[in-house]
Formats: sequence, C-alpha cells, structure tokens
Amino acid sequence: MSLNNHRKILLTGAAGGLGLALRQRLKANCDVLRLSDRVSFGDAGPKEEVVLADLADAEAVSNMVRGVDAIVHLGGISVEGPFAPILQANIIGVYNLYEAARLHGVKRVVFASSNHVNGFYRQSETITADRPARPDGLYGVSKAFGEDLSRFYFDRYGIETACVRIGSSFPEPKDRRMLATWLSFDDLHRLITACLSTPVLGHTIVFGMSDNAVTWWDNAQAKHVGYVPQDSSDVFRDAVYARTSPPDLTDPAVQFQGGAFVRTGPFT
Ligand code: NAI
Ligand code: 15L
Repeated sequence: MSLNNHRKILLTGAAGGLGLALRQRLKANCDVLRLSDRVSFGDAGPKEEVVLADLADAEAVSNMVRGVDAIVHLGGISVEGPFAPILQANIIGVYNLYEAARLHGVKRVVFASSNHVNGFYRQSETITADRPARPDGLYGVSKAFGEDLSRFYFDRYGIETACVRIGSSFPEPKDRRMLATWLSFDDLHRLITACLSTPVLGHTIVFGMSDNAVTWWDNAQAKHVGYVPQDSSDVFRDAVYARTSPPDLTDPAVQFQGGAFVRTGPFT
C-alpha cells in the first residue's frame, strides 16, 4: 500500500540510515518530498526539495516546516550518548518542530520514537503502548519527552501524531534480540503510509515491528492505524542462531528489552 494523499511531506533526518531508505519510497506518498538534515546530502532530485536545518535552530526549523502538509520526523540523535547533543536535537529540536507545525498549520506528524522508551521492561513480558514509559537511558528519556510533547500539541492544538516506537530497522536482524525487534524498511514504509493515510489518527503510539514470531509488543491498541506488516524476521532465524552464542541469562542486555542500551554509559 502506498497512498498519495499529501501535496508536500517533510522528511527530517534525510541523510541518516532510515532517511536514505525512505527517500525513494516516500515519494509515492506525495506530490513533492521536502528533505532535510543538518548535514549536506546532495542535490534535490525529481519531485524533491532540500532544506538544510539544525533542529536546535528555531528559525531554520520554521523555514523547513513552512508550506508542508505533513511531517515524517526522523532527525535527531539516534543512540545513547552525552546529554548536550540529545538536549539540542531531541528535546529543544522536537519543541521547535511542533511550534513550527502549529504556526504553519501542519495537521499530521509521524514521529520516530524508539523502543528505548520501554527499554527497562523485561524480554519475558509483552507490553501494550499504554504502559508507563521505562526509558533505558537519556536517549530513551528524550524520546519519551517527544511522545508527551506531541500528546500536548494534540490535546491543545489538534495536531495529530503517530509516535512510532521503532524497534530495530536495518536491512536484516543483526543478533538474536533483533529477531524480536526487527522492522524491515518496506514495513517501515507501510507503517508510515498507514499513519499518514488513516482517516482519524488522533495521538497514537504504535510499535514499529515486522510480523516477527517472537515479540514483546502488542499493537492491539493501534488497529485504527491500519498497519499490516508483510515481512518477518523468522526467515533469518536459523542464520542468526548459527552465527551467535546462546544468551547469558544473567546479562541485563539479555534480560531487558532495550538490550545493550540498558548498560550503556555513563557519558560526560
Ligand atoms: P541516523 O543517526 O542514521 O540518522 C539521524 C539523522 O538525524 C542524521 O542524518 C543526523 O545528521 C540528523 N540529525 C542529528 N542531529 C540533528 C540536528 N540537531 N538537526 C538536524 N538533524 C540532525 O538514525 P536512523 O537510524 O536513520 O534513525 C532515524 C530516526 O529513527 C531517529 O530519530 C532514531 O532515533 C529513530 N529510531 C531508529 C531506529 C533504527 O533501528 N534505525 C530504532 C528506533 C528509533
Ligand atoms: C534505536 O533507537 C536506535 O536508533 C537504533 O540504532 C538501534 O540501536 C535500535 O534502537 C535498537 O534498539 O536496535
């Protein structure tokens, strides 16, 4: 499914791993795709515009957002690390984005949240999105902030947002944990398409995962989004088991959903 029901979509984080994966795919969802990042990534192609902006710069973000009718927000710090860059990109940056969306009348946002919002739930649990956040680091805390901020902008201003708690979106699952958390690039695009095109989105948290047999996440509360995954990590299971050691069940990275993030840092 790839519906074109938008005139102009803004894709932030366009120079990153997922931005590169979505660049061609998202052109099917709109007449013009505006691409943005803080680093240069080449010229605009057909049906594209390029607007560089640092998310921490409110004026640049306002210019980046002006004239679009939906936003797919992938930009920001994507791993655990020192607080200062996370503060600038993921906390001040997401505030700048929503203020710009409010000022310029943008009605719908897809926000790349992360499984690290719930990283301190155990791998032996299946959770729904309404369970309290249990971030596994400052990065996860910043994504929880983005989820709460977007809920405020929905309640106060009616800007609809899908917070997609992406699991692990890479070409293939890299380890045993990712057999549970994997989201193929095509399923990521299907999920974003569903979020952009469902008639009534509201404020929704949805786990970004493919149809993996082993999972820790239940998307029953997001059926109104209409996301139907078509890929599965199961086809990689034998190969991943063959090249990796059995898990050490005393290791926190094996006990908790966030994996190694639960023991990353501290950073100064
Ligand atoms: P990435 O690190 O490859 O790309 C992030 C992009 O954001 C980079 O191109 C970077 O230049 C840009 N960026 C960073 N700080 C910025 C700033 N201050 N202003 C403007 N741009 C800035 O990350 P990836 O893997 O492409 O992830 C995209 C989004 O999805 C991120 O928000 C990440 O947190 C989220 N996510 C990704 C997962 C995955 O498995 N790839 C899993 C969970 C969440
Ligand atoms: C994330 O949030 C990161 O952006 C990504 O690089 C992976 O580490 C992913 O989580 C994961 O948990 O596998």
